[in-house]
Amino acid sequence: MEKELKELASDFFDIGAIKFGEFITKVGLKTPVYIDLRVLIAHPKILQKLSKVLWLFSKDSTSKITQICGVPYTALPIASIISVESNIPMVIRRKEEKAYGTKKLIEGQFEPGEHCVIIEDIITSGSSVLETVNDLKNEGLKVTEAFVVVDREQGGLKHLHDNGIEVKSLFTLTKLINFLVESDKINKEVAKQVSFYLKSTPAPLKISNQEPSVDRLKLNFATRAGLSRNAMAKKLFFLMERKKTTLCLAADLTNFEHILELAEIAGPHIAVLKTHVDMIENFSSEFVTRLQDLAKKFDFLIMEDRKFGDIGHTVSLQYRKGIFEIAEWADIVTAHPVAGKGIIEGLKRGLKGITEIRGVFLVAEMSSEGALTTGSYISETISMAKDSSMVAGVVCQSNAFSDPGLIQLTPGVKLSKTGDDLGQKYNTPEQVVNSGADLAVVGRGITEAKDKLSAILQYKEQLWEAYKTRISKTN
Ligand code: 5BU
Repeated sequence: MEKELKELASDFFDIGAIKFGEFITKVGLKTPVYIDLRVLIAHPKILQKLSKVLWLFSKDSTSKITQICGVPYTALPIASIISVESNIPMVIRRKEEKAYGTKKLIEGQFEPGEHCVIIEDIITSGSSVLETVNDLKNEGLKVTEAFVVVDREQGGLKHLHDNGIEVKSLFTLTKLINFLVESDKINKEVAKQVSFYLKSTPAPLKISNQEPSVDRLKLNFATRAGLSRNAMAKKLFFLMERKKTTLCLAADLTNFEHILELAEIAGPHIAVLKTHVDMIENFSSEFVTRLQDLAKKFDFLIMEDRKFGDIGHTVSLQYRKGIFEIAEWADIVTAHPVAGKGIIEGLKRGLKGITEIRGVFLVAEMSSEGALTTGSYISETISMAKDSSMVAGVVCQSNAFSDPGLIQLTPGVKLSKTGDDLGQKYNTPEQVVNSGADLAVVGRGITEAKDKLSAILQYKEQLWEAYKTRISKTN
């Protein structure tokens, strides 16, 4: 590979892709060397040679790469050639995100969970790669590697490593310069100037799209509370941290006395008690009052899993009116975003005059077999969640978003992994926490247990252990 690299270095110099003098970089730093690989498109043979050598890194990849993403614009042709040659599909991240509003940010066809590698021409601070990674992760793609042509050795490698991205680069700037000295393209004096500059100028990390550059799975809840825009999310993060529990009990029982009995037992050990009030045969306002008293006594929140899913106007009335008057008592409700943004506005309207903190969880992905909540439905839901200060979190099965201020609620949790006869699918507490769950819903795993208290404690402990392990992992 050394021979090819030396040849490429000379090519870069000959076509003016690397220049020496005084220049200003994209992030505003003065530099004695300027690399502009955009000129490569005028030299298809060199472009092809470069792409081929860069793709050799894929041989050492730890995971099977099923998508390729070039960082616009310079790396796009390189990524395209690699995609064609390797027959691996490509995705493109739009740069015009602001102008396009909520339109698709990532073009291409992929499933959440697919492994995507980043192709980039040069890294200085690592900012452009990180912005791309954040957006790809928000769409559910897994990104752990970037193949880069030149590493300017100004901190980008470490910044990216700290954010879970391993960079493999063909050249460090020092190596590139050394090749040029060896090939008599530049003299040693110029090389010395450049190396002095590199040693004295680390590049700051800049993120232009406001997305925090942290991995939410590694942060503790108290830190994430501080990063959340939503008051209910903050409250819930602090509650989970305080009570050391991430258990949400699905109290799916049809007699309210039984729900209250269960709440008495579970109260000290749960973060949230989740109801489906429309399955309660003897529903009355007495149930609500008594449940609220228990919530206060034991410090848990009430979530009505209503899954609102109609136009905003209808939803505002369903939320506030009818026999259940959900807005009056449920701290949190769930909603399907299928009807569009109006649903969130409808929920907001349903809260007129209510002064207590309220929050919404948007259902991005369901736990059941054959659920239609896949692909762009998940990513569009996450965009909607990020856009609204009403939204405390997202209901999903996978680590589908990176925003540390949002809470991932995951249902379908059981110690024994078998499903039910109506399509419900289960994962173990450890599995869901490793898939990003911050709050885990357990229903029949507890309601059908002979010894309810010991089941509650078992779920609580396993979930909390898994969370502690998750945040203590350094990689
Ligand atoms: P289970 O008994 O642990 O299977 O109950 C799961 C609860 O979570 C139940 O109340 C469902 O309505 C709820 N649920 C779910 O199971 N899957 C989903 O995708 C969503 C909610 Br959204």
